[in-house]
Amino acid sequence: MLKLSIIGFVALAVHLFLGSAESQVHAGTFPGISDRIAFVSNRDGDLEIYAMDPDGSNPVNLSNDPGIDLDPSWSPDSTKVAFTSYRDGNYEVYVMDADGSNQVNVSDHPSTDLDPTWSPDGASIAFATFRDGNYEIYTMSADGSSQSRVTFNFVRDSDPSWSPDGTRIAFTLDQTGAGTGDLYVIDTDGTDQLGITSTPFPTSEYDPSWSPDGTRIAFTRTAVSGAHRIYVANANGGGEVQLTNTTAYAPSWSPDGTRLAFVAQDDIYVMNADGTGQVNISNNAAWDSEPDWGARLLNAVGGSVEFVSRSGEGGVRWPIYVIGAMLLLGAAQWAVSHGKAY
Ligand SMILES: [Ca+2]
Ligand SMILES: [Ca+2]
Ligand SMILES: [Ca+2]
Ligand SMILES: [Ca+2]
Repeated sequence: MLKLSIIGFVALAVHLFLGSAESQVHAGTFPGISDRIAFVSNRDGDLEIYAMDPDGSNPVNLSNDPGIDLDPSWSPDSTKVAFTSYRDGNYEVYVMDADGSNQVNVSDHPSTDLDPTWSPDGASIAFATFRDGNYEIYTMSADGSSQSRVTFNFVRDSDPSWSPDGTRIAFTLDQTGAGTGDLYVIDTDGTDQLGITSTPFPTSEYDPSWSPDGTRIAFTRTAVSGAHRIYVANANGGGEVQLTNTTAYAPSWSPDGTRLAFVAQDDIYVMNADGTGQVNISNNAAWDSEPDWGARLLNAVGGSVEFVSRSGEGGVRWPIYVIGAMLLLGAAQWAVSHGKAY
């Protein structure tokens, strides 16, 4: 009986693990638009949110509104884009569908609200707001409800980037708001604030982007005015590597972590994660900036699809569940073969 109960437990565990795996391998069609880089451009006369393929083809104006539109951020499944807009007379966080339809003001607060970034489960959005008298990081549900303060630093806190495991938020803490930024990470409940960089003025770090595997943070470092360089560091600090030798900023990881999109000379570029292979993909005389790389469809077999996203959602997780189930099976087999019934 005891052996049977172990086998029953393992079967249940395997079922639960595989059930979780199935929930990551989305059935039917890919929910969003695969492998698109959102960005900001004034090529049509005012600032708009666009999306294009990673080779720069097929650019589409998504926001298409006379107001100022900035800061695009794909939802983890690429069904929606969060962004900042000034169309209501103050900066608000908006959410729209991936094709630009259904644009909704979700922050809906008279103060300045900007810099949205999605949680890896797609349920929440982190953003920066001035409502407390200096910029703080807040979180809210993706529909704008449950707005909750995360940081309590009497300086400028901005540029949030959510960790792929959903527990931490990287951000820029700028002591003066004028080029003295350092990178910090903090738990989403506002505890355990940790400095990642601590460089004296005039060296400043900003634009953190958490790698899809959670181990690295890409960012911009400015040593003297205008000399922006892209670096990566370990997510708990240290291990810094400089990726660019010329002016470049605003890095955003590709969903599989092998490349980065960034800005140089008012164009969107992509490069390999080690800084090699830099290619200008926007090639437009207008100002192009703020790239954000959305989820990518991996494969579609028999009506099932797998996709990978920068925030850790999607099919990349399911091999972990399989390995976990195999380990459980192995442990149970060992326990049964050694007469252990607990
Ligand atoms: Ca606009
Ligand atoms: Ca506002
Ligand atoms: Ca603050
Ligand atoms: Ca340009």
